[in-house]
Amino acid sequence: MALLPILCYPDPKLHQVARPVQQVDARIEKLIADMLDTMYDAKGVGLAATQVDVHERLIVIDISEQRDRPLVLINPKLGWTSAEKRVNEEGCLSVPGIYDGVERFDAIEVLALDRDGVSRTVEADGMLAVCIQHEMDHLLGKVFVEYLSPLKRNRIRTKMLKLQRGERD
Ligand code: K1U
Ligand code: ZN
Repeated sequence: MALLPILCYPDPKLHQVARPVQQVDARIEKLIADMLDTMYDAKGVGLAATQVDVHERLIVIDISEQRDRPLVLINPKLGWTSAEKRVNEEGCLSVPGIYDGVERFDAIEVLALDRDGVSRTVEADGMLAVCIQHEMDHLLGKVFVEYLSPLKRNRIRTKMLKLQRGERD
């Protein structure tokens, strides 16, 4: 088991655009295992490779209560999206302690490789759809606070920088 350090906002590396995974080999299998360990340890429901400073298109998710249903999406691509959108409360392991509403598609289809390198189509709604969209944004270098107003985002940025310097609020 290896726990990977998670980048914290406003680290500029969170804005790097990930490149496609070329081959699902032993290196990627180890990265998947380490990302799952890191996500479970941090009590998150998802994690994108970008957050652990690996700029390749790979995400892991587990929204199950028992934390025993990992979903691995390699080179995910959005297929169809619902006409309806909804605002959901989101959090992020890279922006600890901050939660706010973000509008996302209600339901989506995602085409991706699984951890065995096999092409899959995933249809998702509810929390799974929210989580996949949030993690796919990370791969594009986008953090959920970028959907918030500049005023809120600047406050969050200042708060995070203070936290990282060990200062109180
Ligand atoms: O990307 C990440 O940092 C993981 C993130 C995923 C996520 C949670 C909620 C909405 C969208 C995406 C988290 O796991 S944040 C921590 C968490 O477990 C959580 C926070 C809010 C609601 C539900 C779960
Ligand atoms: Zn996040």
